[in-house]
Amino acid sequence: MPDPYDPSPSAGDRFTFGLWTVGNPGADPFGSQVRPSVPPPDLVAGLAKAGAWGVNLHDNDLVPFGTPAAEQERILAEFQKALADHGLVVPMATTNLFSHPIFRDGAFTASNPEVRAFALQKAMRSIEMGVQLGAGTIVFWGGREGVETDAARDCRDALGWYRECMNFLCAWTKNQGWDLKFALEAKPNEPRGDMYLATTGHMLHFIETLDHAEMCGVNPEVAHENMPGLSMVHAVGQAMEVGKLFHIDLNAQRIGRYDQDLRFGSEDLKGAFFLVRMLEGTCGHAAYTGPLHFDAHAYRTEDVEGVWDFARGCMRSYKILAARAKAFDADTEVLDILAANHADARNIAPTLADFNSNNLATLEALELDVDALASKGHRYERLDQLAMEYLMGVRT
Ligand code: GCO
Ligand code: MN
Ligand code: MN
Repeated sequence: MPDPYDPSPSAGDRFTFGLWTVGNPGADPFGSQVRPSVPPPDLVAGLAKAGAWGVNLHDNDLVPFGTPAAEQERILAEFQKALADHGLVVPMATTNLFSHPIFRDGAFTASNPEVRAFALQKAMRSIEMGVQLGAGTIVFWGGREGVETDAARDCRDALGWYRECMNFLCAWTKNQGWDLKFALEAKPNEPRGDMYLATTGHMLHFIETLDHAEMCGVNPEVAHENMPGLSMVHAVGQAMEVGKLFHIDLNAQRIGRYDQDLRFGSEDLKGAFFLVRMLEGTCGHAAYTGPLHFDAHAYRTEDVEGVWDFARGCMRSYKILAARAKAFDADTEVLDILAANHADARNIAPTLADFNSNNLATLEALELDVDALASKGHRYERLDQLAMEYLMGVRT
């Protein structure tokens, strides 16, 4: 009998990994790589075997920087053959605007307009390649958009240049006749001391200032919200509430540390549970239906076999959490506690939903028993313990 938690694209699972995630050879700032570099077509084969639905890439994950055009075509053809042979899709593509030394002071926010021009050229070539591979979403992670010292530039100038570049790329994309979504990814720090647009919340506001805000949304990452101790669930919830969750980077992270990119669910299991619950829509509201992307990598202790343990672990944990969330949200004790807290016996909520003279009069006349309301407990201790017991597997 098949294990219900094993990923299966034919059963509708849409898990994706970046080439840079399962291809991560384990180098860190203190040591060189510990695993061989695996060619992209072999990563595609491995992902298909592990049960993934798709693969994402930076331009230079596939085509090394400076590759001549003819060689690029050969690499692309070979990669496309691997995708077709193994039935994998490329839902998302992104641009490496952080590795090359030209971006040491930023890409779209570099003080030098020639660097900003090069960043735009590189992004356009990368988007062309993404379109060729069938990607519908382009992620923008500004790895070098920030400073170590604010003596370098006024952040208002940087944000203005960032906006100009995004406006340029949106207009160019439309001009090309492509229907693409741009998903902007925030991070508070690393590799820069302070990054511009540090959280998903910053990003959501910035998007509303763009010329083509409708084609731009966010790509929140668990680690990036957790590094400074923020709630990923609330970041994702805010994005979903305004229809801007265009993509997601799933991984795990301990608060306050460097970007750990750990296997999904392996830290802050409770945060992962409430995140999956929200994405799956079992607690109400529409589910997220985009790709479920893991932006994480295996421990440096692992060999190539361990990388596939890591990948399967990410997907299995998501599916296990989805099943636990579904059971939690169908539990009558859970539903009763929630119903008691949301009860509106006097039908007051509609009065608050709109300012007009009737509602104003109703509100002014409303008699509220403040002492009774203030003395009422909410039973969230019991509710949370129920969540924990589902998570710990003693209630099913
Ligand atoms: C990081 C980022 C990146 C981006 C990737 C896609 O902290 O390094 O999360 O992994 O997600 O560059 O744009
Ligand atoms: Mn990251
Ligand atoms: Mn990421």
